[in-house]
Amino acid sequence: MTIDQIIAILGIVIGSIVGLVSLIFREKDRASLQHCNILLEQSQKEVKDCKKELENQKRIYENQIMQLKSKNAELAEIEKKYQYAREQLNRSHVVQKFVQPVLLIGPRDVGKTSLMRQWHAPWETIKIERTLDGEYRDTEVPFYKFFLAEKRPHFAMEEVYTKVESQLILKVWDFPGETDAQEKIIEVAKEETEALQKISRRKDLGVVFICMFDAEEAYKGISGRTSQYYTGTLFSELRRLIGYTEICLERLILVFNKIDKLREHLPGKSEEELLDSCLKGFEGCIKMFKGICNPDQICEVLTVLDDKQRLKIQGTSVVKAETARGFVRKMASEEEIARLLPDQSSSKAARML
Ligand SMILES: Nc1nc2c(ncn2[C@@H]2O[C@H](COP(=O)(O)OP(=O)(O)OP(=O)(O)O)[C@@H](O)[C@H]2O)c(=O)[nH]1
Ligand SMILES: [Mg+2]
Repeated sequence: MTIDQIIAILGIVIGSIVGLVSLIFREKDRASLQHCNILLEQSQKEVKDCKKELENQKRIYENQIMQLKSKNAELAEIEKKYQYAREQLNRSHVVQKFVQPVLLIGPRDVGKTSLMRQWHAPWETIKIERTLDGEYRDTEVPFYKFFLAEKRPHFAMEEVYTKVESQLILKVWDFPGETDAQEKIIEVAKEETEALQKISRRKDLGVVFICMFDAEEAYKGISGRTSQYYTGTLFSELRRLIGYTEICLERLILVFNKIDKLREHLPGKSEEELLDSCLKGFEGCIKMFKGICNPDQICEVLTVLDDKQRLKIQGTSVVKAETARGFVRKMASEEEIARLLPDQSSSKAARML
């Protein structure tokens, strides 16, 4: 073989190798190019998806912004109303009621319902007719109101401090003058004592008893129903329960009613003399109060409560003043007593206990 032939063969071999190598590289390039293309397409798709997602998110955020804006407007409206309510509450005041229970007792026809009616005048619609057996009722007589020195959180909005108006109210219980009603009187006195002790921090509050008499009997003599009433179980039970502090007594007011009638029998007598006649005439009944109250707690008033004789009405404000005196002293202030309750009764019965 000649050199030329060898060179020719080598040339062919080398040419083939170069061709093969270049073919291999070209194929490789094409595959990687294809791979690159696929990756590129994938990336483009991801970018597209991402864009779509971002647009979605944008829409959601825009929606939320809109909702927040309208909520904000709503809140501004509520804030305006709240501010108005706060201003109104600031200007208003809360009312705190304090109730003084008052029990009207005494036999038939002495004028218990008439007294209740007088305290309610001129609005009262209570009819003066015999209080039926088993019937007993209470009525509220507003007596005095005052503002407490310090403001307190309003119950409707605790951060608002408002003035507190305290109202003192007489809760007047009227019973029929039957001896059978005495059990009910005891029951009510016990319940009212309990209620007083629960609601007031002052444990020394008690019920007021107004014990009424028909003053004409001081002249005519004590009637059977009066002595029956006073020898009934009421007073012995009261003595026992007051002893056990199941009933707390604030004051016992003796009311000698129908003084107009006594005056007719004893013309020309002074008020003092009429009172002495009553104390003497009802001495036996008054003795029943021994052990029920101490001398400081008892007083007496002469009254005329007949609705039909309006010009003769007498003593209603004195009885009211005596009823409320202790309550005002304890719940309001000592200074108010002289201003509010100038009427004073006598207390001669105290010496008979
Ligand atoms: N003359 C005179 N009559 C009076 C007086 N007070 C009341 N009355 C009359 O006495 C009667 C009885 O009065 P009431 O108030 O119903 O007596 P009460 O104690 O409630 O009687 P009961 O409900 O039956 O227990 C009525 O006709 C009254 O008009 C008074 O001061 N003088
Ligand atoms: Mg009555």
